[in-house]
Order: sequence, then structure tokens, then C-alpha cells
Amino acid sequence: MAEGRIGLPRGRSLDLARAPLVMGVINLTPDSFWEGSRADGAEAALATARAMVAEGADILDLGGESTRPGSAYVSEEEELSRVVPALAAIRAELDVPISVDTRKAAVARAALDAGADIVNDVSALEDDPDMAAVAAMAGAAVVLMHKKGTPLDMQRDPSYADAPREILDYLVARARQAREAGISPDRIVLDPGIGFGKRVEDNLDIIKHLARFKDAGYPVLVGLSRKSFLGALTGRAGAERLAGTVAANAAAMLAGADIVRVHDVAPAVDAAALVRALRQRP
Ligand code: HH2
Repeated sequence: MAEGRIGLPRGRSLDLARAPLVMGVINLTPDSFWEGSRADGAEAALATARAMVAEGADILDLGGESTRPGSAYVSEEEELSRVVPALAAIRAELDVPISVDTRKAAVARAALDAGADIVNDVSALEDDPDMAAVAAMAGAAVVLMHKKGTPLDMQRDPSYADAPREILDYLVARARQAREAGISPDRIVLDPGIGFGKRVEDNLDIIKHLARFKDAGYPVLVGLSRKSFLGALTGRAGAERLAGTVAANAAAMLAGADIVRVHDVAPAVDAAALVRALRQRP
């Protein structure tokens, strides 16, 4: 499965032979943890999308709700008004695969109607009982991400005996549920959820043992861009975490990540080119 293509709606697909692929993040929020990822409205999002595609992004990920630790709930109406006009504007101009970062089935449905290809759900289709059916009906790909607890409480004393094992078991169970709901296996991507209810050592164990996640047979996505474990390791604030991000992404890609979700597309594209070249060496 993970060696082929990720199926998308309208007969399109993502070629995993070109992996690692780069997913550029556009946050239509006023409060996402990295200020540089925020876009205020459809025009700003379209400008960022153009720049990311020019830099070589393979996928764009649009979100209307911050899920950083401690973040507050955003209403469906608010999330729809943030995401859908921006997505429609980008789809009208650019042919790039678009993912919608949401936990709400109504937002996913509207985004898919407006031309999105992928549902990126940090609750792995758990929070909204209609989410799996919406994705299945549209033939969308889904990113199933692990988190422990909710964004409000997930960093309150998380603990694991064996983080990679526990997280992988959860993701495999969620993938099974997704398939039972009619999502085809070539449309399922797993994500260990760096920073979502994890200690620094759990994030490190996940990256170091990422190859174990590939054993499940699905492509693996990792989102570690500028996250706080990099601050804990380097002593740097979010604005100074680009070098740490590139290094950590290179480590994740060398360990087998198929897709990296990033705020800074150009450096990730360069790192991916290096890793792709290394993978092609005998
Ligand atoms: N991380 C964030 C949001 N969505 N989705 C996936 N699949 N994997 C991730 O690691 C992931 C994600 C958090 O980053 P960001 O969107 O930049 O921040 P915020 O949630 O504050 O908007």
C-alpha cells in the first residue's frame, strides 16, 4: 500500500515513488501557535498558497481551528467561514492537492464540495461520528492522527510505557474502523501526532522508531514544524526553530516519513530532495 499511490477524489492521486512529499500549512486562524503560519482571509491564503506551490509544495493543508495545547473550541459556523472561501479561491487557481485540517464533518463536507482532496483529522475520525462517512462518500484520502486527550488537556501529564507501540496500535485500530466505514486502504495515511499529548522523550521515540509505523502498510505523515519539543531541546523560541525543524524533518524522513507537514516549504523541499536521493542509492 505505502509503496504505491494515495488515492484522491476526481481520479487523482499522490505518487509515493516521489516521497518524501511536502505538505505546506496555511492556518486561517488568529491564534495558531506559529504566527508565521496564519493567513487572515482568502486573499492572504491564496498569496501564501501561490508562494508554497512555487517553492515546491506537494500538498496544501488548510485549517480553521488551532489545536495547539490549551486552544479553545471554534464553532462550526466560524470554522466554515474561515476555511471554505480560502479553499475555493485556491482551488480556482491552483491544481495542487488540498487537505482540510478539521475535526468537524460539516466543515470537511463543505471543503470537499469546494475541491479539497484530503481530510486531515487530528481526532482520527473519532470526534465527529459523521466524519468517516463524509470522507468515504467523497472518495477523499484521510490523515488519521493520534492524540492523547483533547487540545485543552493533552499536555497535562501524558505518559506511555512504549509510545510508538501504543500509538501504532491505536492508529491501526482507527484505520480498521475507517475501512469498515468504506474508506479504501489506498486513501489512509497514519500520523503519530507529534506534540499532541506527548512528552519530549515520546516525540523523540516516535521519530527514532518511525520505521515501526510503516509496518502497518500505510503511508506515514509527520508534523513537527516549530513544535515545542524543539524548543525544549534547543532552548529556542518558535521564531528561531527553523533549523531544528529541518534537522528533525530530515531525521523523520530518513526513518521513513512519506509526508512532512511544515510551515516553511522551501527548506523542507530541499531536505526532501536530499533524502530522496539517498533513498535511491543502492
Ligand atoms: N499539527 C498541528 C495541526 N494539525 N495535523 C496533523 N495531521 N499532524 C500534525 O502534527 C498537526 C496537524 C499543529 O500545528 P499548526 O497547525 O501549525 O498549529 P495550530 O494547531 O496552533 O494551528
